[in-house]
Amino acid sequence: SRKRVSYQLFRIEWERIRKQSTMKTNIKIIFGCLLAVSLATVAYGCKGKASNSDNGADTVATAKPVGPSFNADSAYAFTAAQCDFGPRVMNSAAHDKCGKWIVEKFKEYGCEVQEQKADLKAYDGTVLKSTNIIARFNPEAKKRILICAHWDSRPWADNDPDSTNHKKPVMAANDGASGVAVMLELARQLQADKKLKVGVDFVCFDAEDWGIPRWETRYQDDGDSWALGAQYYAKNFPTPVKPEFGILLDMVGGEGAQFYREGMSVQFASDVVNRVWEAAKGAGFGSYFPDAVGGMVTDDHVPVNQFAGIPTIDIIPYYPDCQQSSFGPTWHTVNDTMEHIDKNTLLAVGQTVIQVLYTL
Ligand code: AHN
Ligand code: ZN
Repeated sequence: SRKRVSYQLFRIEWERIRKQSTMKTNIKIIFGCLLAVSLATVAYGCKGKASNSDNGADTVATAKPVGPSFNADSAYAFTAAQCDFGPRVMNSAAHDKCGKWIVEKFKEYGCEVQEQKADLKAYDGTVLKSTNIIARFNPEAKKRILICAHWDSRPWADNDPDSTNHKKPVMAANDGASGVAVMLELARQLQADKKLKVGVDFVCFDAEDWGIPRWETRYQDDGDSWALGAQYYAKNFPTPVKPEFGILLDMVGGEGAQFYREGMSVQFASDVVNRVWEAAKGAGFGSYFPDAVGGMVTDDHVPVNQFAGIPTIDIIPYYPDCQQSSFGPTWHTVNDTMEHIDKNTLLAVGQTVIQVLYTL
């Protein structure tokens, strides 16, 4: 009958619609899962890092720490204090105020402080009012070690995933403040302990992070636009005694950081690399310092090796699985803020440097 036929037609049509919609839902579910898995992989890669105990130290029998205990809370506060000035971009008031603060802190911790000022030319001809801050602990000692970091902030967050942020300045909690903060805490510890006989030259390099931005098409990056302050220091050596070797601290406070043996450091100063990575094990922080080589980095240590002839290594993070950057997810982004600083990373690096100094 007609009634029966139209019912059959209705059933067929309804079946078709039902199948199609479950197909669509299935496709949606499959795509959703794929997206979730890939995002989780990227996030995991950026998180990086090994498992450690509560205070971040390894629980291995070979650790035999020497020297004073590095205070991570203090280093963290020194990082925040620099950020409180705002981004320390070249030729800005925040930069100059922060520089004065750094000078006063090193004096407070008993160092002899010298400011090496210069007008440096950036890649595009901009004149950068640069100040390398040199703070000497035990200034009379003939045997000296160089510990250094840059203190300026990058003017542009040109590695941010959101391109509308590319011309905003970087707060540089990790990429700037962390290295200086570790040096200040080291100076504070050395003054309180009074036992170290060797001298330490703490050098805060300026104008490291004015390297050619990614969005600049008129110029191409040959590496020379970076580390301008360190180039000036190495070519106009300002202190009477050359340190025996050097350790550069770059981005030493990031969450999830691990410090692989950096390629240029291995080429220029493999003995120093071995010494520092052994010291990390001795201090109980070997898991932060894998015995594997990371990438090669154009950084402040390169001119110090090339032009000052001081074998100098770079302690710099390497995130092998991070899509955003092998320097980690916040590198040259607007997210390089205190939120992503981990006291345990500061501790691992600070205690390792103490171990180096007290096992000379
Ligand atoms: C380059 O990106 C060529 N070198 C990394 C040096 C650097 C920048 N360290 C901190 N910011
Ligand atoms: Zn940088």
